[in-house]
Amino acid sequence: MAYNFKEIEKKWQNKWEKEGTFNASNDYTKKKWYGLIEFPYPSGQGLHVGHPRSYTALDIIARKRRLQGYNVLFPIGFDAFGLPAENYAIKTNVHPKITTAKNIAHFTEQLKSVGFSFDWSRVIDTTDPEYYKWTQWIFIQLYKHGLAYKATMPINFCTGCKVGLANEEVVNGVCERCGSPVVQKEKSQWMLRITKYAQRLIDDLDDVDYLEKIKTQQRNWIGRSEGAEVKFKIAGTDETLTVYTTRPDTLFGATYMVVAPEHKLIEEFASKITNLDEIKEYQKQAALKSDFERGEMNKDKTGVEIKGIKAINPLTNKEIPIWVADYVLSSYGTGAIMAVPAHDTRDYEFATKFGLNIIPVLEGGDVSKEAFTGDGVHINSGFLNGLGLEEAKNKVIKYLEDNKIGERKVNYKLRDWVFSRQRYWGEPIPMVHCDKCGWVPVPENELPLVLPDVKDYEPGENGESPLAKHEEWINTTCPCCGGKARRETDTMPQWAGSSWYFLRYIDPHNDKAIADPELLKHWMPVDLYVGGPEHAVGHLLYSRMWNNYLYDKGIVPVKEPFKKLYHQGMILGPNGVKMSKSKGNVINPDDIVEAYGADTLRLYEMFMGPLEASKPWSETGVEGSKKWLERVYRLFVESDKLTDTNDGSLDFVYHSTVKKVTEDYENLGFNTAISQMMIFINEAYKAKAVYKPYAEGIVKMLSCIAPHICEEMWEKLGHEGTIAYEAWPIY
Ligand code: ANZ
Ligand code: ZN
Repeated sequence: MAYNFKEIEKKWQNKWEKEGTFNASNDYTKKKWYGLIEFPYPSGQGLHVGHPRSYTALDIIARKRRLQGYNVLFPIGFDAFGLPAENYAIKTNVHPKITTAKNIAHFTEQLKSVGFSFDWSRVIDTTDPEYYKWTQWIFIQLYKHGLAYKATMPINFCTGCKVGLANEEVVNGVCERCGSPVVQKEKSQWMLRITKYAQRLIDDLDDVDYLEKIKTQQRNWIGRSEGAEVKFKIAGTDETLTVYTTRPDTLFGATYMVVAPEHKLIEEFASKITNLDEIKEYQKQAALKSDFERGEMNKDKTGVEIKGIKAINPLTNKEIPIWVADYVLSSYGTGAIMAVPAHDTRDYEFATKFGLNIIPVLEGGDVSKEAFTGDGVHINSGFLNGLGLEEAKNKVIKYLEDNKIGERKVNYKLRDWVFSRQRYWGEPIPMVHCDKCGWVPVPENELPLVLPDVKDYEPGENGESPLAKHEEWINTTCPCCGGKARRETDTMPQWAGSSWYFLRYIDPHNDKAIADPELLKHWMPVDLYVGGPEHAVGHLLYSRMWNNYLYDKGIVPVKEPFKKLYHQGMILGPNGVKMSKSKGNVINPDDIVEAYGADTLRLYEMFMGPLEASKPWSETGVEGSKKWLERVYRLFVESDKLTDTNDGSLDFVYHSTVKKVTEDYENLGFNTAISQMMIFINEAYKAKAVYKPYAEGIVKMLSCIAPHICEEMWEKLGHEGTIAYEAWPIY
């Protein structure tokens, strides 16, 4: 048999590379198509079999678009800053720069061996100073527009990595990376004001084509709620305590108040509080817990009454006690609540435990048993009696506003983005601190501010950045007054470089701007973005925010960067569970390419099932895919069935196949497209003769999935050059 996949795959890969077959041109006369895959972190483990799944999916569309005459941009790069290289450096003393370069070289070789039609002339490496120069530049613009600021914040602090984490990096109360407990710690941090974009990040979801569950995840993460802020007088003083509530209509049932352990009320009334020691002890205990633990529903409620002060319910004018309890979070709303135990489950548990008053204000339910959280007519509520939910809400808010004791308020769960990392392997934050001038950005003409070569990457014990140990780097002069100044020693999070890389691909070597405005206009937005579902609330929100900002400043031409977004499912081990080294069920794509060829790997991964579904690996499936490719090759190249005259016997199945493949590719339904091509091949085997143009049409469509063997068949069918820019078959 003459089909030697090793030889063929090398032959075509070399040719594509030599001729730059897939390099995008800036040809404005053609319609453009921009396909983006989530660029990989170049880990020491190399490519995972999961990578080729989304990459092949997008490669198929990119190849189809070329056949349809589009100007196609399909780039690749590396998201190469981050912890693993740094942790490896700490262990082995090998500089992250060396590890990263080695890993990128390995990834590149692997990616090329699978035959993706990437434009290799545009590779991005987020750790390249020529790239992060612009990451730093964007940070400075954000700073100049008040969107980056320094604040002392209780941050999520990982006790293992000794580093501050964004909310998105804390999963179930532990560090996403190392699994150690995450505690709260006060630290001066750079913050990005993503909250300013909260509403737009919700609204603009209406303009994009994402899977509905991704939109829902984003909406929930941003967490918009509508309610009111209400001021409660502190009895015998002119001071007030403000709460945020989504149920101002239940105000008549507010029988006590609760402040978060960090609330400033405690400090302010310290002289009046008669049990301050007890409260301080409680604060200490609370500081050791994560927000997650504190917010957990079914956890035993704890708290201490603040003795010596009382609040006054503004509608009943009754004095009510104020408690401190850690189920109220300092980071949400005003950090204080009015408790309505009759109608809020957490308040009910707390009130029952501590013997506090429970007054029902909604009809229905039995508060001697549990909180009634359903809908009902208002009772025990003065001027709200007899009203339903919406009516009562509006009426009470009007009353609060008329009497200046409260106002309508929209709240978001989204927090500003902690942008500082006390780590070495990241972009230096381009700011210096001068005693006279405060924080001053590094002048733009001095960018990139290059990460210094150091030998000691260990984070400081108290969570300082490793850079804080390098006085020679820290000491500088103030760009503003020329006096002595000190550099910021924190670095940016790994999210920084990935928040705008899709813009840089468009003009990756530009040294005057992040990208040429004309080119941005031609290429943006990304037409299709495929990545893993784990980034629905991290990377996707961040990059949408940066793009939003750059849009406002007239730097990018589109409001939303990603027109359509799709998430691939996971490839599980042969035993149906997540692949992991410890379970010994990891499949290495190199082994598959070596034993069966890249075309087989690609075909198999597309045939496994719908792209979105998680599927177990199957060795028999791989073998079957290889056999089928051989079957196609034998028929089209080695049989003598191809003819120049059409006997009509395959007309129907051919045209049905073109129609189905054309449509299925569009819907990312690759498994069903492949099934249809299999049907055609079966029919063709049965037929007396196969009309050659039909064979060619199938080869073109199949070339998107199995490009090497199809290039070879195209050549054997008597054509010169690549199949990549031929015309897509029509039915
Ligand atoms: C009174 C009330 C009565 C409430 C009732 C709910 C039901 P969402 O919807 O998530 O925005 N709350 C406010 N600030 C809080 C904080 N910092 N920590 C913990 N809980 C807080 O939640 C808003 C509701 O959560 C608010 O409305 C408040 O309790 C509580 F029948 O006020 B509610
Ligand atoms: Zn100065």
